[in-house]
Amino acid sequence: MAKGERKLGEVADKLDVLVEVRDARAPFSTSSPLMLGKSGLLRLKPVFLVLSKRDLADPDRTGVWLDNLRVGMSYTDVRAFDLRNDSVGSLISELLKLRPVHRSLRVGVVGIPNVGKSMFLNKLVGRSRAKVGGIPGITREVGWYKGSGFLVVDSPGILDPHSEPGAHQILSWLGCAKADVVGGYENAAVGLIRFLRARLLWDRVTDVWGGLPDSDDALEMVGRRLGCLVAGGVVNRELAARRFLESFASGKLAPVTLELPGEPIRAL
Ligand SMILES: Nc1nc2c(ncn2[C@@H]2O[C@H](COP(=O)(O)OP(=O)(O)OP(=O)(O)O)[C@@H](O)[C@H]2O)c(=O)[nH]1
Ligand SMILES: [Mg+2]
Repeated sequence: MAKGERKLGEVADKLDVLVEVRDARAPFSTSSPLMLGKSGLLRLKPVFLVLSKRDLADPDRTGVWLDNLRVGMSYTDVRAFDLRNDSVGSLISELLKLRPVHRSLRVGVVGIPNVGKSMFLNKLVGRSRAKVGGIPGITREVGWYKGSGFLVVDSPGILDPHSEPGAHQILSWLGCAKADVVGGYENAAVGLIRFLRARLLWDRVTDVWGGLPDSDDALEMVGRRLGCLVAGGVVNRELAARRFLESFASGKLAPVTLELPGEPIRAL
């Protein structure tokens, strides 16, 4: 990741505009560390903000976030997309207004791992050029791609190495950090269940299963529901945790937004 950050730094001067991608389910926690601070990119370039995975987020809360993030002059524009299905044509038109007269516009796409940077880039250039994947760390190199009237740079997801472990755990729930480096799958899954219960989102998330029987050990119930059993009908907790986290991160459960403006997530 550090190598990616250095390489992005090397091309940053050549860029005219940046697009920061965040996950619409947690727009605060998935913000890029590169944007912040006195030397942050947000102070140096025009930046468009894209909230990805709109289809996996609560639509009302996405509306609240868009209103909130559009206030102030930090970002040139803020949009939310389902990058699997939505067109990004109107955003391309907005970007091209910044095109210098004698050459192509140079656009950089930045964000933390697994938020959808490469998927967004493929939408921009109109073809599946950059590799996309469901686990963090898919893009390894800074690479240029050609679009109509612009060049665009994809970059590896960059996390803040100094952020507290709780922040990494939250990112593991969204698939942006690997659960095995934050104390394991079981730890991450139990943390997510506790969080969803505390924020009254648990019933909504488990609604696809017709609800779950009330139990102090919700991971056990999830494991039974997902069929993660070993000999003797005992739940394999590690497998249950893994499957639950995968289902949650990929949106197989209900659309849910974990945080609201002014109410950032805290691992409980
Ligand atoms: N449902 C849904 N899935 C999305 C959306 N955008 C991206 N994804 C999925 O999210 C995963 C990550 O997408 P990538 O484009 O590889 O993410 P990235 O930010 O380039 O990730 P790294 O290269 O690892 O930093 C993939 O499984 C995509 O299919 C979206 O708007 N909706
Ligand atoms: Mg990528």
